[in-house]
Amino acid sequence: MSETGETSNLNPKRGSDSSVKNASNPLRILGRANSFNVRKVLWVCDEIGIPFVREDFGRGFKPTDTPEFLKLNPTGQVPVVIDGTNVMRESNTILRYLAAKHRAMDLYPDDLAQRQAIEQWMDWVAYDITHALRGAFLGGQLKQAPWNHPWYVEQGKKDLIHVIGLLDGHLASNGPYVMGKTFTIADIPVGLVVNRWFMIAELERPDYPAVAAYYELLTERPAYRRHGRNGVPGSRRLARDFQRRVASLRVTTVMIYAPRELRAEGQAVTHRPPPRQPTGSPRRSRTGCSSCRSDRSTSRTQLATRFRQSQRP
Ligand SMILES: N[C@@H](CCC(=O)N[C@@H](CS)C(=O)NCC(=O)O)C(=O)O
Repeated sequence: MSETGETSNLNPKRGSDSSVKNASNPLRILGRANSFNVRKVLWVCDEIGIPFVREDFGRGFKPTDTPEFLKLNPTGQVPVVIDGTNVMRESNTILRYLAAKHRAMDLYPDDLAQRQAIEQWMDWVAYDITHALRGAFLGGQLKQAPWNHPWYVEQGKKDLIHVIGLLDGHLASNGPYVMGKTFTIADIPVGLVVNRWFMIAELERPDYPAVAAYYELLTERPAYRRHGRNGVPGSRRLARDFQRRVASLRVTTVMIYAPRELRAEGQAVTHRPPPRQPTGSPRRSRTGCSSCRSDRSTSRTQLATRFRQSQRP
């Protein structure tokens, strides 16, 4: 797939065909691929098979506080997704929009009660877990002010242990996916949180076997490996922690995932996901966009650097 270099302009195409199925007018995703909320959109696009062009905006890349960007998203955050003339922000609503638009009924059924059940998990992540992660991850791991106050970090860790415990109980009796037997868009934010849960250093993680099994189950999905579980330990301490975790999960093979998309910094990346396959059973195909295929030939130092980048929120 081609990499198109610099972004020309930020105006949504007026009067253009908004069909994202039309490869000549693919969805535009503005946001760095290592952002938690951008990854949700990348993941759902891969699951559904939606072609997109991604452009690097956000911390470390093109600024989001310019008048041009703020016109698209007054909060100055990523992702921003442009579908024809429709400019969207808020990752979870974007997931719902894309799944509904593409009639991905297995991921987001028409039935209102089922939709509500899916959305309650998404909202739970967006509110309760985001608060916990601010302390545990932004403050505790990235040492970012103002979240790095010791009280806030400790509270975040406690809250995180609590909410992941709730998730463990839910998955143990209602799993293996959040909605039971099938993968839905509820698993996207939840799956990203679970990745973060296992990646946070200096956290006394209780043994949550259903969450550990869920992590491995999601890892069977190529889209999760590309956009969700795509970090490696970035330091000796993290590496030790990771090894301990792997041992406790009784995983025999350790795969290192580092999407090539993380290499394409500062560039727009055209991506055409592999054709959609029925969900429920994960795809195992390794074909698809070359810009985000796993790369196992990269050195550990490069991988460690990318991991640190990928752990930024
Ligand atoms: N509620 C928003 C939150 C968006 C958000 O927090 N985005 C972060 C990245 S995950 C961001 O823009 N950070 C600043 C930056 O990257 O410059 C959503 O779900 O889309």
